[in-house]
Amino acid sequence: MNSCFNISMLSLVASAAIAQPPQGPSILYTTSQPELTLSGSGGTSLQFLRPNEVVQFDLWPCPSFSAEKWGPRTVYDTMAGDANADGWIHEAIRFGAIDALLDLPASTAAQPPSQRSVFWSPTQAMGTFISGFPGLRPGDTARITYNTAGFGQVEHFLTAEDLQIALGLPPSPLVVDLDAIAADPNLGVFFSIDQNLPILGACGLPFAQDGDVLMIPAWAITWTPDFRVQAVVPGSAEMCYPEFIMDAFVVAANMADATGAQVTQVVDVEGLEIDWNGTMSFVPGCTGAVSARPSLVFTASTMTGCGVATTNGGGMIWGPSCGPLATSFGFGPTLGNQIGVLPPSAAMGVPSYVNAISTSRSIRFVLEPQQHIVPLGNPAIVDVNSPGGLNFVFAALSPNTVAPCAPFFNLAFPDVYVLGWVWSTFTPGGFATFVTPPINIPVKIVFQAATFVGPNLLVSTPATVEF
Ligand SMILES: [Ca+2]
Ligand SMILES: [Ca+2]
Ligand SMILES: [Ca+2]
Repeated sequence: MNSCFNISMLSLVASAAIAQPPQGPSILYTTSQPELTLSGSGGTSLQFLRPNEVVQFDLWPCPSFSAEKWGPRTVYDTMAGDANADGWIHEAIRFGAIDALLDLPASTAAQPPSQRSVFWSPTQAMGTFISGFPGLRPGDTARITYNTAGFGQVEHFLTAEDLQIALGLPPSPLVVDLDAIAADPNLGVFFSIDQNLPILGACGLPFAQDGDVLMIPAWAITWTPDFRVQAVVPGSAEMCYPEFIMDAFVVAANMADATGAQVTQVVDVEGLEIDWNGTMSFVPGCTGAVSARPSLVFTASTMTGCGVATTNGGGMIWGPSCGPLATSFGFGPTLGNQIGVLPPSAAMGVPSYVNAISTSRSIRFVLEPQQHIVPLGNPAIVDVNSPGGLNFVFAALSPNTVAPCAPFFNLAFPDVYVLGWVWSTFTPGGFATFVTPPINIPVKIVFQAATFVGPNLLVSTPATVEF
Protein backbone atom coordinates (compact mmCIF):
# COMPACT_ATOMS: atom_id res chain seq x y z
CA MET A 1 0.00 0.00 0.00
CA ASN A 2 1.38 3.35 -1.06
CA SER A 3 0.30 6.22 1.13
CA CYS A 4 2.40 9.06 -0.22
CA PHE A 5 -0.46 11.06 -1.69
CA ASN A 6 -3.93 11.98 -0.71
CA ILE A 7 -6.67 14.11 -2.14
CA SER A 8 -6.37 16.90 0.40
CA MET A 9 -2.79 17.39 -0.77
CA LEU A 10 -3.98 17.41 -4.37
CA SER A 11 -6.64 19.97 -3.44
CA LEU A 12 -4.00 22.35 -2.18
CA VAL A 13 -2.05 22.01 -5.39
CA ALA A 14 -5.19 22.42 -7.51
CA SER A 15 -6.36 25.54 -5.71
CA ALA A 16 -3.08 27.18 -6.69
CA ALA A 17 -3.41 26.35 -10.38
CA ILE A 18 -6.45 27.66 -12.25
CA ALA A 19 -5.78 28.16 -15.94
CA GLN A 20 -7.55 28.21 -19.28
CA PRO A 21 -8.94 24.93 -20.63
CA PRO A 22 -6.30 23.43 -22.92
CA GLN A 23 -8.92 21.56 -24.91
CA GLY A 24 -9.93 22.50 -28.45
CA PRO A 25 -13.24 21.66 -30.10
CA SER A 26 -14.19 18.06 -30.75
CA ILE A 27 -17.13 15.90 -31.77
CA LEU A 28 -18.72 13.50 -29.30
CA TYR A 29 -20.63 10.70 -31.02
CA THR A 30 -21.89 7.13 -30.75
CA THR A 31 -21.70 4.31 -33.30
CA SER A 32 -24.74 2.16 -34.03
CA GLN A 33 -22.67 -1.06 -33.96
CA PRO A 34 -19.58 -2.17 -32.02
CA GLU A 35 -16.54 -0.62 -33.72
CA LEU A 36 -12.79 -0.15 -33.16
CA THR A 37 -10.77 3.04 -32.88
CA LEU A 38 -8.52 3.71 -35.86
CA SER A 39 -5.48 4.03 -33.58
CA GLY A 40 -6.00 0.75 -31.69
CA SER A 41 -5.72 2.87 -28.51
CA GLY A 42 -2.33 1.51 -27.51
CA GLY A 43 -3.66 -2.06 -27.60
CA THR A 44 -5.86 -1.34 -24.56
CA SER A 45 -9.54 -2.12 -24.03
CA LEU A 46 -10.22 1.53 -24.87
CA GLN A 47 -10.13 0.56 -28.58
CA PHE A 48 -13.47 -1.28 -28.29
CA LEU A 49 -16.42 1.08 -28.93
CA ARG A 50 -19.95 0.03 -28.04
CA PRO A 51 -23.31 1.61 -28.92
CA ASN A 52 -23.83 2.59 -25.26
CA GLU A 53 -20.45 4.36 -25.03
CA VAL A 54 -19.39 7.80 -26.28
CA VAL A 55 -16.37 8.40 -28.51
CA GLN A 56 -14.54 11.70 -29.10
CA PHE A 57 -12.98 12.94 -32.34
CA ASP A 58 -10.85 16.05 -32.06
CA LEU A 59 -11.43 18.86 -34.56
CA TRP A 60 -8.23 20.58 -33.54
CA PRO A 61 -5.29 20.32 -33.98
CA CYS A 62 -5.36 19.01 -37.56
CA PRO A 63 -5.05 16.44 -38.84
CA SER A 64 -6.98 14.33 -36.36
CA PHE A 65 -6.04 10.69 -36.80
CA SER A 66 -8.25 8.62 -34.54
CA ALA A 67 -11.37 8.85 -32.43
CA GLU A 68 -10.88 7.76 -28.81
CA LYS A 69 -13.27 6.58 -26.14
CA TRP A 70 -14.56 9.43 -23.96
CA GLY A 71 -17.56 7.87 -22.18
CA PRO A 72 -16.75 4.24 -21.22
CA ARG A 73 -19.54 2.12 -19.72
CA THR A 74 -17.75 2.17 -16.38
CA VAL A 75 -18.13 5.94 -15.92
CA TYR A 76 -21.89 5.67 -16.42
CA ASP A 77 -21.97 2.56 -14.18
CA THR A 78 -20.12 4.41 -11.43
CA MET A 79 -22.27 7.55 -11.63
CA ALA A 80 -25.56 5.58 -11.80
CA GLY A 81 -24.90 2.68 -9.39
CA ASP A 82 -26.89 -0.56 -9.15
CA ALA A 83 -29.95 0.85 -10.91
CA ASN A 84 -31.55 -2.55 -11.55
CA ALA A 85 -30.97 -3.85 -7.97
CA ASP A 86 -29.25 -7.08 -9.02
CA GLY A 87 -26.25 -6.61 -6.73
CA TRP A 88 -23.87 -5.50 -9.51
CA ILE A 89 -23.02 -1.95 -10.48
CA HIS A 90 -21.79 -2.97 -13.93
CA GLU A 91 -24.51 -3.36 -16.56
CA ALA A 92 -23.15 -4.41 -19.94
CA ILE A 93 -26.12 -3.03 -21.87
CA ARG A 94 -27.07 -0.10 -19.63
CA PHE A 95 -29.17 2.36 -21.74
CA GLY A 96 -29.37 -0.16 -24.62
CA ALA A 97 -27.74 2.42 -26.87
CA ILE A 98 -27.07 6.13 -26.53
CA ASP A 99 -29.16 7.47 -29.42
CA ALA A 100 -28.86 11.23 -28.86
CA LEU A 101 -26.21 13.55 -27.33
CA LEU A 102 -26.40 17.21 -26.32
CA ASP A 103 -23.70 19.44 -24.86
CA LEU A 104 -25.35 22.70 -23.83
CA PRO A 105 -23.24 24.22 -21.06
CA ALA A 106 -24.88 26.97 -19.05
CA SER A 107 -23.01 30.25 -19.36
CA THR A 108 -22.70 30.11 -15.58
CA ALA A 109 -21.16 26.60 -15.55
CA ALA A 110 -18.18 26.54 -13.22
CA GLN A 111 -16.34 23.73 -14.99
CA PRO A 112 -15.76 22.67 -18.61
CA PRO A 113 -18.15 20.10 -20.14
CA SER A 114 -17.62 16.54 -18.96
CA GLN A 115 -19.24 13.12 -18.75
CA ARG A 116 -21.16 14.61 -15.80
CA SER A 117 -22.63 17.54 -17.73
CA VAL A 118 -23.25 16.32 -21.31
CA PHE A 119 -26.85 15.08 -21.79
CA TRP A 120 -27.92 11.92 -23.64
CA SER A 121 -30.98 9.87 -24.49
CA PRO A 122 -31.10 6.06 -24.11
CA THR A 123 -32.99 3.50 -26.19
CA GLN A 124 -33.84 1.43 -23.08
CA ALA A 125 -35.01 2.74 -19.71
CA MET A 126 -32.55 2.63 -16.84
CA GLY A 127 -33.68 1.00 -13.59
CA THR A 128 -34.96 3.31 -10.87
CA PHE A 129 -33.61 1.51 -7.76
CA ILE A 130 -31.00 4.23 -7.19
CA SER A 131 -32.47 7.29 -8.95
CA GLY A 132 -36.13 6.82 -8.04
CA PHE A 133 -38.85 7.92 -10.47
CA PRO A 134 -39.18 9.10 -13.18
CA GLY A 135 -35.74 7.77 -14.08
CA LEU A 136 -34.07 7.84 -17.49
CA ARG A 137 -36.33 6.63 -20.32
CA PRO A 138 -36.08 6.47 -24.13
CA GLY A 139 -37.95 9.78 -24.55
CA ASP A 140 -35.79 11.63 -22.00
CA THR A 141 -32.67 13.70 -22.59
CA ALA A 142 -30.77 13.77 -19.29
CA ARG A 143 -27.57 13.26 -17.30
CA ILE A 144 -26.67 11.54 -14.04
CA THR A 145 -25.75 13.75 -11.12
CA TYR A 146 -26.14 13.99 -7.35
CA ASN A 147 -28.08 16.30 -5.10
CA THR A 148 -29.90 16.36 -1.78
CA ALA A 149 -31.86 13.25 -2.89
CA GLY A 150 -28.61 11.29 -3.07
CA PHE A 151 -26.09 9.99 -5.62
CA GLY A 152 -27.09 8.49 -8.97
CA GLN A 153 -29.90 11.00 -9.60
CA VAL A 154 -31.25 11.77 -13.09
CA GLU A 155 -31.27 15.45 -14.10
CA HIS A 156 -33.34 16.10 -17.21
CA PHE A 157 -32.65 18.52 -20.03
CA LEU A 158 -36.01 17.61 -21.58
CA THR A 159 -38.36 15.05 -20.08
CA ALA A 160 -40.30 12.56 -22.19
CA GLU A 161 -43.48 14.12 -20.75
CA ASP A 162 -42.56 17.63 -21.90
CA LEU A 163 -41.58 16.26 -25.32
CA GLN A 164 -45.01 14.63 -25.65
CA ILE A 165 -46.77 17.80 -24.42
CA ALA A 166 -44.92 19.83 -27.08
CA LEU A 167 -46.06 17.28 -29.67
CA GLY A 168 -49.68 17.77 -28.54
CA LEU A 169 -49.87 14.32 -26.96
CA PRO A 170 -50.95 13.55 -23.39
CA PRO A 171 -47.97 13.24 -21.02
CA SER A 172 -48.81 9.58 -20.45
CA PRO A 173 -48.59 6.86 -21.54
CA LEU A 174 -45.07 7.45 -22.82
CA VAL A 175 -44.81 6.55 -26.51
CA VAL A 176 -41.95 8.74 -27.81
CA ASP A 177 -38.32 7.65 -28.18
CA LEU A 178 -36.19 10.74 -28.82
CA ASP A 179 -33.54 9.85 -31.40
CA ALA A 180 -31.60 13.06 -32.13
CA ILE A 181 -31.37 16.49 -30.47
CA ALA A 182 -29.69 19.87 -30.82
CA ALA A 183 -30.54 22.99 -28.85
CA ASP A 184 -29.72 26.60 -28.17
CA PRO A 185 -31.46 28.89 -25.66
CA ASN A 186 -32.05 31.53 -28.35
CA LEU A 187 -33.15 29.15 -31.10
CA GLY A 188 -35.06 26.38 -29.34
CA VAL A 189 -34.85 22.60 -29.40
CA PHE A 190 -34.44 20.67 -32.67
CA PHE A 191 -35.15 16.94 -32.57
CA SER A 192 -36.13 13.77 -34.37
CA ILE A 193 -38.01 10.78 -33.01
CA ASP A 194 -37.46 7.10 -33.64
CA GLN A 195 -40.87 6.14 -34.98
CA ASN A 196 -43.68 7.48 -37.15
CA LEU A 197 -46.31 8.83 -34.80
CA PRO A 198 -49.68 10.62 -34.95
CA ILE A 199 -49.28 13.91 -33.06
CA LEU A 200 -51.12 17.21 -32.69
CA GLY A 201 -48.39 19.75 -33.27
CA ALA A 202 -48.56 23.45 -34.04
CA CYS A 203 -51.36 24.47 -36.47
CA GLY A 204 -52.71 20.93 -36.53
CA LEU A 205 -49.52 19.20 -37.68
CA PRO A 206 -50.93 15.65 -37.66
CA PHE A 207 -47.99 13.32 -38.01
CA ALA A 208 -44.27 13.04 -37.19
CA GLN A 209 -42.03 10.79 -39.27
CA ASP A 210 -38.73 9.34 -38.10
CA GLY A 211 -36.97 11.26 -40.88
CA ASP A 212 -38.51 14.63 -39.96
CA VAL A 213 -36.61 17.27 -38.01
CA LEU A 214 -39.08 18.98 -35.67
CA MET A 215 -38.53 21.94 -33.40
CA ILE A 216 -39.84 23.45 -30.19
CA PRO A 217 -39.34 27.17 -30.88
CA ALA A 218 -37.58 29.22 -28.25
CA TRP A 219 -40.74 31.25 -27.54
CA ALA A 220 -42.52 28.06 -26.44
CA ILE A 221 -39.88 27.07 -23.87
CA THR A 222 -39.45 28.14 -20.25
CA TRP A 223 -35.82 27.56 -19.24
CA THR A 224 -34.36 26.78 -15.85
CA PRO A 225 -31.58 29.15 -14.69
CA ASP A 226 -29.02 26.56 -15.91
CA PHE A 227 -30.70 26.26 -19.35
CA ARG A 228 -32.63 23.06 -19.07
CA VAL A 229 -36.25 22.89 -20.25
CA GLN A 230 -38.59 23.64 -17.35
CA ALA A 231 -41.85 23.77 -19.33
CA VAL A 232 -43.15 23.88 -22.90
CA VAL A 233 -46.28 25.31 -24.53
CA PRO A 234 -48.61 22.37 -25.32
CA GLY A 235 -48.77 21.53 -29.02
CA SER A 236 -45.98 23.99 -29.89
CA ALA A 237 -43.77 21.56 -31.83
CA GLU A 238 -43.58 22.53 -35.49
CA MET A 239 -41.87 21.20 -38.57
CA CYS A 240 -38.33 22.40 -39.14
CA TYR A 241 -37.27 20.21 -42.07
CA PRO A 242 -39.69 17.45 -43.19
CA GLU A 243 -38.33 14.08 -44.25
CA PHE A 244 -38.62 14.79 -47.99
CA ILE A 245 -36.50 17.93 -47.53
CA MET A 246 -33.96 15.95 -45.48
CA ASP A 247 -33.87 13.48 -48.40
CA ALA A 248 -33.16 16.39 -50.76
CA PHE A 249 -30.33 17.61 -48.49
CA VAL A 250 -28.72 14.16 -48.47
CA VAL A 251 -29.03 13.82 -52.25
CA ALA A 252 -27.34 17.21 -52.68
CA ALA A 253 -24.58 16.14 -50.28
CA ASN A 254 -23.65 13.44 -52.85
CA MET A 255 -22.43 11.08 -50.12
CA ALA A 256 -21.27 7.47 -50.52
CA ASP A 257 -22.29 4.91 -47.90
CA ALA A 258 -20.08 2.09 -46.54
CA THR A 259 -20.47 0.14 -49.80
CA GLY A 260 -19.79 3.09 -52.10
CA ALA A 261 -23.44 3.51 -53.13
CA GLN A 262 -24.99 6.98 -53.08
CA VAL A 263 -27.13 7.87 -50.05
CA THR A 264 -30.43 9.06 -51.54
CA GLN A 265 -32.73 9.00 -48.48
CA VAL A 266 -32.38 9.61 -44.75
CA VAL A 267 -35.04 7.00 -43.78
CA ASP A 268 -34.45 7.79 -40.06
CA VAL A 269 -32.61 10.92 -38.88
CA GLU A 270 -30.23 9.71 -36.14
CA GLY A 271 -28.03 12.64 -35.06
CA LEU A 272 -28.39 16.45 -34.99
CA GLU A 273 -26.18 19.42 -34.10
CA ILE A 274 -26.40 23.10 -34.95
CA ASP A 275 -23.96 24.05 -37.76
CA TRP A 276 -22.69 27.38 -36.45
CA ASN A 277 -20.68 27.90 -39.64
CA GLY A 278 -23.84 27.54 -41.71
CA THR A 279 -26.48 30.07 -42.72
CA MET A 280 -29.50 30.85 -40.56
CA SER A 281 -32.91 31.87 -41.82
CA PHE A 282 -35.65 33.53 -39.79
CA VAL A 283 -39.06 32.49 -41.04
CA PRO A 284 -42.59 32.85 -39.74
CA GLY A 285 -43.67 29.46 -38.50
CA CYS A 286 -47.19 28.21 -39.08
CA THR A 287 -48.39 30.22 -36.05
CA GLY A 288 -46.99 33.46 -37.50
CA ALA A 289 -44.34 33.73 -34.80
CA VAL A 290 -40.93 34.17 -36.43
CA SER A 291 -38.43 31.50 -35.49
CA ALA A 292 -34.90 30.65 -36.52
CA ARG A 293 -34.03 27.81 -38.86
CA PRO A 294 -30.31 27.20 -38.40
CA SER A 295 -28.25 24.98 -40.63
CA LEU A 296 -28.10 21.58 -38.95
CA VAL A 297 -25.39 18.94 -38.94
CA PHE A 298 -27.17 15.59 -39.37
CA THR A 299 -26.67 11.84 -39.60
CA ALA A 300 -29.13 9.17 -40.70
CA SER A 301 -29.57 5.40 -40.60
CA THR A 302 -28.61 5.19 -44.29
CA MET A 303 -25.28 6.99 -43.75
CA THR A 304 -23.22 3.87 -43.02
CA GLY A 305 -19.46 4.31 -42.84
CA CYS A 306 -20.26 6.91 -40.14
CA GLY A 307 -20.74 9.76 -42.63
CA VAL A 308 -21.88 13.19 -41.44
CA ALA A 309 -23.74 15.85 -43.50
CA THR A 310 -25.01 19.39 -43.02
CA THR A 311 -28.09 21.14 -44.35
CA ASN A 312 -25.90 24.20 -45.05
CA GLY A 313 -25.77 25.24 -48.71
CA GLY A 314 -28.74 23.03 -49.50
CA GLY A 315 -26.94 19.88 -48.34
CA MET A 316 -23.22 19.03 -48.14
CA ILE A 317 -20.88 16.51 -46.56
CA TRP A 318 -19.86 18.12 -43.25
CA GLY A 319 -16.21 19.15 -43.06
CA PRO A 320 -15.82 21.12 -39.84
CA SER A 321 -12.03 21.28 -39.77
CA CYS A 322 -9.52 18.77 -41.02
CA GLY A 323 -11.48 17.26 -43.88
CA PRO A 324 -14.89 16.06 -45.06
CA LEU A 325 -16.49 13.46 -42.77
CA ALA A 326 -17.57 11.16 -45.64
CA THR A 327 -16.53 10.18 -49.18
CA SER A 328 -18.22 11.81 -52.16
CA PHE A 329 -20.24 9.38 -54.28
CA GLY A 330 -18.13 8.05 -57.13
CA PHE A 331 -14.89 8.07 -55.14
CA GLY A 332 -15.32 4.80 -53.24
CA PRO A 333 -16.99 3.96 -49.93
CA THR A 334 -17.23 6.10 -46.81
CA LEU A 335 -14.88 4.00 -44.69
CA GLY A 336 -15.21 5.46 -41.19
CA ASN A 337 -11.56 6.50 -41.00
CA GLN A 338 -12.69 10.06 -41.81
CA ILE A 339 -14.17 10.20 -38.27
CA GLY A 340 -11.50 8.01 -36.68
CA VAL A 341 -12.91 4.46 -36.58
CA LEU A 342 -11.26 1.41 -38.15
CA PRO A 343 -12.80 0.12 -41.41
CA PRO A 344 -12.97 -3.64 -42.03
CA SER A 345 -10.97 -3.23 -45.27
CA ALA A 346 -9.95 -0.62 -47.81
CA ALA A 347 -12.96 -1.62 -49.91
CA MET A 348 -15.70 -1.61 -47.27
CA GLY A 349 -16.60 0.94 -44.63
CA VAL A 350 -17.75 0.34 -41.07
CA PRO A 351 -21.34 -0.95 -40.82
CA SER A 352 -22.25 1.76 -38.29
CA TYR A 353 -24.04 4.99 -38.82
CA VAL A 354 -23.45 7.83 -36.33
CA ASN A 355 -26.34 7.40 -33.87
CA ALA A 356 -25.77 10.56 -31.80
CA ILE A 357 -23.55 13.62 -32.29
CA SER A 358 -22.64 16.79 -30.42
CA THR A 359 -19.80 19.25 -30.65
CA SER A 360 -18.02 19.84 -27.35
CA ARG A 361 -14.91 21.14 -25.65
CA SER A 362 -14.16 18.43 -23.15
CA ILE A 363 -10.88 16.97 -22.00
CA ARG A 364 -10.43 13.21 -22.43
CA PHE A 365 -8.94 11.50 -19.35
CA VAL A 366 -10.55 8.10 -18.90
CA LEU A 367 -10.17 4.75 -17.16
CA GLU A 368 -11.67 1.44 -18.21
CA PRO A 369 -11.28 -1.96 -16.53
CA GLN A 370 -10.38 -4.84 -18.84
CA GLN A 371 -13.03 -6.81 -16.90
CA HIS A 372 -15.71 -5.05 -14.84
CA ILE A 373 -16.60 -8.12 -12.74
CA VAL A 374 -13.56 -10.20 -11.69
CA PRO A 375 -13.42 -13.64 -9.97
CA LEU A 376 -11.98 -13.62 -6.42
CA GLY A 377 -8.24 -14.16 -6.23
CA ASN A 378 -7.48 -12.09 -9.33
CA PRO A 379 -6.23 -8.52 -9.71
CA ALA A 380 -8.09 -5.56 -11.18
CA ILE A 381 -6.55 -4.62 -14.54
CA VAL A 382 -7.49 -1.11 -15.62
CA ASP A 383 -6.54 0.79 -18.79
CA VAL A 384 -5.81 4.53 -18.78
CA ASN A 385 -5.89 7.20 -21.48
CA SER A 386 -4.29 10.28 -19.98
CA PRO A 387 -3.40 13.69 -21.43
CA GLY A 388 -0.60 14.00 -18.85
CA GLY A 389 2.88 12.53 -18.62
CA LEU A 390 2.50 10.64 -15.35
CA ASN A 391 -0.62 9.54 -13.50
CA PHE A 392 -1.29 8.91 -9.84
CA VAL A 393 -3.98 6.24 -9.58
CA PHE A 394 -6.07 5.90 -6.44
CA ALA A 395 -8.54 3.27 -5.28
CA ALA A 396 -11.28 3.29 -2.66
CA LEU A 397 -13.97 0.85 -1.57
CA SER A 398 -17.42 1.45 -3.05
CA PRO A 399 -20.78 0.68 -1.44
CA ASN A 400 -22.86 -1.99 -3.22
CA THR A 401 -25.47 0.59 -4.26
CA VAL A 402 -23.80 3.72 -5.65
CA ALA A 403 -20.43 5.31 -4.94
CA PRO A 404 -20.34 8.69 -3.16
CA CYS A 405 -18.25 11.54 -4.52
CA ALA A 406 -17.53 15.19 -3.84
CA PRO A 407 -17.10 18.17 -6.13
CA PHE A 408 -13.49 18.81 -7.06
CA PHE A 409 -12.74 21.77 -9.31
CA ASN A 410 -10.54 20.84 -12.25
CA LEU A 411 -10.71 20.97 -16.05
CA ALA A 412 -11.58 17.28 -16.57
CA PHE A 413 -14.00 15.11 -14.52
CA PRO A 414 -15.56 17.43 -11.91
CA ASP A 415 -15.86 15.08 -8.93
CA VAL A 416 -13.55 13.03 -6.77
CA TYR A 417 -14.58 9.45 -5.95
CA VAL A 418 -11.57 8.17 -4.04
CA LEU A 419 -12.77 9.29 -0.65
CA GLY A 420 -11.22 7.07 2.02
CA TRP A 421 -8.77 5.66 -0.50
CA VAL A 422 -7.02 2.35 0.19
CA TRP A 423 -4.42 1.87 -2.58
CA SER A 424 -2.48 3.89 -5.09
CA THR A 425 0.07 3.46 -7.84
CA PHE A 426 1.64 5.33 -10.77
CA THR A 427 1.28 4.87 -14.50
CA PRO A 428 3.01 6.59 -17.41
CA GLY A 429 1.09 9.04 -19.65
CA GLY A 430 -0.86 8.31 -22.82
CA PHE A 431 -2.28 4.78 -22.99
CA ALA A 432 -1.22 2.67 -20.01
CA THR A 433 -2.44 -0.21 -17.85
CA PHE A 434 -2.23 -0.78 -14.11
CA VAL A 435 -2.70 -3.97 -12.13
CA THR A 436 -3.65 -4.27 -8.46
CA PRO A 437 -2.59 -7.08 -6.13
CA PRO A 438 -4.99 -10.07 -6.21
CA ILE A 439 -8.25 -9.34 -4.37
CA ASN A 440 -9.56 -12.18 -2.21
CA ILE A 441 -12.67 -10.66 -0.65
CA PRO A 442 -15.97 -9.72 -2.34
CA VAL A 443 -15.66 -5.95 -2.64
CA LYS A 444 -16.33 -3.21 -5.14
CA ILE A 445 -13.45 -0.84 -5.81
CA VAL A 446 -13.63 2.56 -7.47
CA PHE A 447 -10.49 3.86 -9.20
CA GLN A 448 -9.59 7.36 -10.29
CA ALA A 449 -6.42 8.89 -11.69
CA ALA A 450 -4.89 12.36 -11.41
CA THR A 451 -2.29 14.02 -13.61
CA PHE A 452 -0.80 17.39 -14.47
CA VAL A 453 -1.07 19.09 -17.85
CA GLY A 454 1.12 22.16 -17.54
CA PRO A 455 0.05 23.82 -14.28
CA ASN A 456 -3.37 22.13 -14.30
CA LEU A 457 -4.19 19.19 -12.07
CA LEU A 458 -6.73 16.96 -13.87
CA VAL A 459 -8.84 14.13 -12.45
CA SER A 460 -9.98 11.20 -14.62
CA THR A 461 -13.37 9.59 -14.96
CA PRO A 462 -14.03 7.01 -12.21
CA ALA A 463 -14.02 3.27 -12.91
CA THR A 464 -15.55 0.49 -10.82
CA VAL A 465 -14.28 -3.11 -10.57
CA GLU A 466 -16.38 -5.68 -8.70
CA PHE A 467 -15.09 -8.91 -7.08
CA1 LIG B 1 -27.01 -3.78 -11.42
CA1 LIG C 1 -33.84 7.75 -27.04
CA1 LIG D 1 -30.07 8.49 -32.92
